[in-house]
Amino acid sequence: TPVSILTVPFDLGASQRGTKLGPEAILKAGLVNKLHSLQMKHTIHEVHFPPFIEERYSSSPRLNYLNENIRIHSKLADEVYRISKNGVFPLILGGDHSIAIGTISGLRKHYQNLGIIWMDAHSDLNTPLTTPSGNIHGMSLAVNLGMGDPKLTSIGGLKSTIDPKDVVIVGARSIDHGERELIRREGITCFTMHDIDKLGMAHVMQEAIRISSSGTDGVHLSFDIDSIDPQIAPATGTPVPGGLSYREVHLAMEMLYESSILTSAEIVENNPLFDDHERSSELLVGLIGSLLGERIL
Ligand code: DIR
Ligand code: MN
Ligand code: MN
Ligand code: MN
Repeated sequence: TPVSILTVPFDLGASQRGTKLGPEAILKAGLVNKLHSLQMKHTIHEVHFPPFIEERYSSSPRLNYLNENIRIHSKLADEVYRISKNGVFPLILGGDHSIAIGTISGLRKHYQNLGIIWMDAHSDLNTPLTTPSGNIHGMSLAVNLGMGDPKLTSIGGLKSTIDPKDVVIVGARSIDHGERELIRREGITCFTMHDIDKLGMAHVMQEAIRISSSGTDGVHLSFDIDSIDPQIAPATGTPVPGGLSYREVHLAMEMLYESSILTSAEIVENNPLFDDHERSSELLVGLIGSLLGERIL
């Protein structure tokens, strides 16, 4: 299948500025050459965020930049829906992780029952009541489960939400109190770094693939760069030690390709302002290669 790349230079879902430079850095690190070497037909399109006046920021302590978030995620949802409907694989390059609100709302218009694999150091399951920061990138998975501000949960105009039983978090090692309660209450499968250490990445991914794909029309991969160990992927404003190794994260991508369950993928939170030369962006290009079928042999 052809791939449609959507770049989303938006960073108002997080505290740290700079993830809006993420897509450009991934392209500069050689994504187009990678797609050519895999003989993949592709298009690239920017989901443009109109410039805005700083003093008119929509500020609220529980939901930072709410109006700006609504604007970009609504636009992204329309684009993702259009691409999926045309039988093309959407590959979204963020931007901070708030954009998963737009991506998944758009996908849900096309797929009745969508599974999600959420690779992240965090679980992004805060709500306005539990958030320690007010940052919407820490709430995007909860919004997709129908929890949080109605202005966010109604993006895309759908009644149904993602079934928590079809969501699998992989790589978590920084979970807030309210998030922990929500995971337990909703029965969300969460493979923490502790589980990965004990069970091994191959077993964890096998389970993640099985759980997210059973009874669903397909699975969306939402990949936060901070799932990777910050020693090998420093380009993040929210580094948490003890993340995925180079081979663990490549193996995950390779197994996802082999499983043929993916409907779509997004790569988020790449912040070139924190990178060491281009090493994180180069790693991401390699990971996208593995995800789209590049093999060692
Ligand atoms: C923290 C940090 N849990 C919050 N979250 C994320 O602000 O909600 N950092 N997603 O990347
Ligand atoms: Mn995240
Ligand atoms: Mn994260
Ligand atoms: Mn299911």
